[in-house]
Amino acid sequence: MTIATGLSRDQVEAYRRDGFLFPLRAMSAEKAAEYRARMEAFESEHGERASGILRSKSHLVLTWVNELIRLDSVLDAVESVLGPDIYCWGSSFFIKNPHNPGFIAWHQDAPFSAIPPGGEILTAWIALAPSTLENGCLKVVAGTHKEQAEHVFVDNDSNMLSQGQEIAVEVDEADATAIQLLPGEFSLHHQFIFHGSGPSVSDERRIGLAVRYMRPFPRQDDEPVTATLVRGQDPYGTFENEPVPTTDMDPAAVAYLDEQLIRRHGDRYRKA
Ligand SMILES: O=C(O)CCC(=O)C(=O)O
Repeated sequence: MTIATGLSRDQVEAYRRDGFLFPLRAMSAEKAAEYRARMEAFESEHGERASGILRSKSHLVLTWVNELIRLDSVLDAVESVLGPDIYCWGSSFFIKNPHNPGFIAWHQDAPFSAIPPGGEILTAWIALAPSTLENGCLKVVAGTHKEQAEHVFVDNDSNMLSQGQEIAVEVDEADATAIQLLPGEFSLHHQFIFHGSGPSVSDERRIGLAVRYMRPFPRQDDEPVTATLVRGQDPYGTFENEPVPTTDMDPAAVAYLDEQLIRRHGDRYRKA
């Protein structure tokens, strides 16, 4: 099996042209099954609290998620786009249970990621279970990543996005590419690509970890902001480097995570 070791020139060109790239291999199917088992054991142990933790930056409290944000296979591909210095800005599990009506409305990431001005995020979406049209895989619209679009906020309990955001322009489903992935594969997507996903009509659980990467950059603001340097150096002192968990759910690490999420998302963040 070939594990991605950096992208070819053609792949980088395709990413820049289309705003996404897939399928790339992060790890073997067996390894993905191991991570899935760890995630599901965590869910069984922590119930409702687990979904809150898995939603945002769980790499700060779970050692195995901290491993997932540092996979060389993924970082090599990310480095081909962002360069050798890489921060992990965030990590979010996107899980759809079988036959769940939940969907992700068409949106762009950049306007809702709370990134400081001048920052740019690239997402690696890592599949820990098969991701198919039937179980509501990620969909993207090629070439829509050139600029920021207007969004509206719509009350719909089935929209799994925290603010109910969706793009204000009509998206024709016929223009969409379905990012179907096998366990252990991943895709890359640009911060402005139009993307979303449909409900599950499948018996199969869908489990993906979206890891947000950024390169260091000179900040124009002086808000204290944290991120995890996963490769290279930060010549600008862009972010405060976050601590790495040594055990799962260490109380001090959990308190740190809560503090960071409240600082970043304010009232929108609620402890589950
Ligand atoms: O997993 C999905 O269906 C949506 C993921 C997403 O919106 C993202 O990674 O930015």
